[in-house]
Amino acid sequence: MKVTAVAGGTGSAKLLRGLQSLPVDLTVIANVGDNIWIHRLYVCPDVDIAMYTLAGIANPKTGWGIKGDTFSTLSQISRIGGETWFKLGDRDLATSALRTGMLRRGMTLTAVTDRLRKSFGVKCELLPATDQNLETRIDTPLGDMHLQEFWVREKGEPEVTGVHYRGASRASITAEVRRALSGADRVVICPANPITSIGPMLAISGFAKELAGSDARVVALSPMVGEAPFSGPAGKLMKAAGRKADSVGIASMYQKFVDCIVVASEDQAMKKRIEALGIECVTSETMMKSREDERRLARELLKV
Ligand code: FO1
Repeated sequence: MKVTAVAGGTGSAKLLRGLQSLPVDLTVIANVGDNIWIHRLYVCPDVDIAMYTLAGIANPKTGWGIKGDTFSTLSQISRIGGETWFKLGDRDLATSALRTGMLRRGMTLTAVTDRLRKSFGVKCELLPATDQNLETRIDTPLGDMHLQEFWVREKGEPEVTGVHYRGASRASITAEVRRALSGADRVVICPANPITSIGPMLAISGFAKELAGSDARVVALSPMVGEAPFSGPAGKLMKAAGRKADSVGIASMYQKFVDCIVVASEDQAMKKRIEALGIECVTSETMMKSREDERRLARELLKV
């Protein structure tokens, strides 16, 4: 079975690990809207979260970065007056340094990512959603700022008045992404922030159209339980985008391309409202607290 997983950050990574443990031909498409230049290095958080998780070296405490990484370079940067709000570990910096060098030599982000994931021993294909620049910008009363500035530097505190995806209208999906979406038997939309993780990909020219037109059955796992996301600022951002911050809101955002959505058992009461949108709805225990949960949910998403 050819499975294409559409993934954001830490919430998605657990499901990716579950999917990887099953006997399927897996391809992962990762969000690039939160990519950021730090100390002149190109950091791709969601690509790296997927890569480190699938390689079995992700930091289990945070979900991002590398297990056992050290922070000597960051300490030195701080000592000599640089900014250190974005905690890049030494080994993590090595990934971004190598990536930046390859990009500077003219390789595409797709080719660079393929080279890196192979070096880390990741067996499945890992594709950035686009090779072009795309940046999730959060609108606040102080002006707009990069998603990482909002979430990490400002701790998600500023009032949010809107979200936009800089560069999305000029960006297009790659041939590899097109093939992964159209040639799959099943597309899994991983649990992820619909505004900052899945939204940027949907804004790329061709992405949503390819999903809607795909012969694959498209299934999603909701990242919400009630009005609370598994992790991150999903609730606040969904409200700012005028959506209900729950699984009904998620379903309404995915309505054009999703066939079936799996929601938390606690949200059984939302099933009818989701089905009224023309989407099949299945309830399950959606919190992934163990490897067995990850595997069970991955299996369920291939069956529903
Ligand atoms: N998240 C944080 O909350 N604080 C950090 O200092 C931080 C550093 C960081 C470095 C590399 C990386 O790949 C991810 C990092 N993240 C950090 C995670 C990241 O901000 C978000 O979780 C993702 O962008 C969301 O998908």
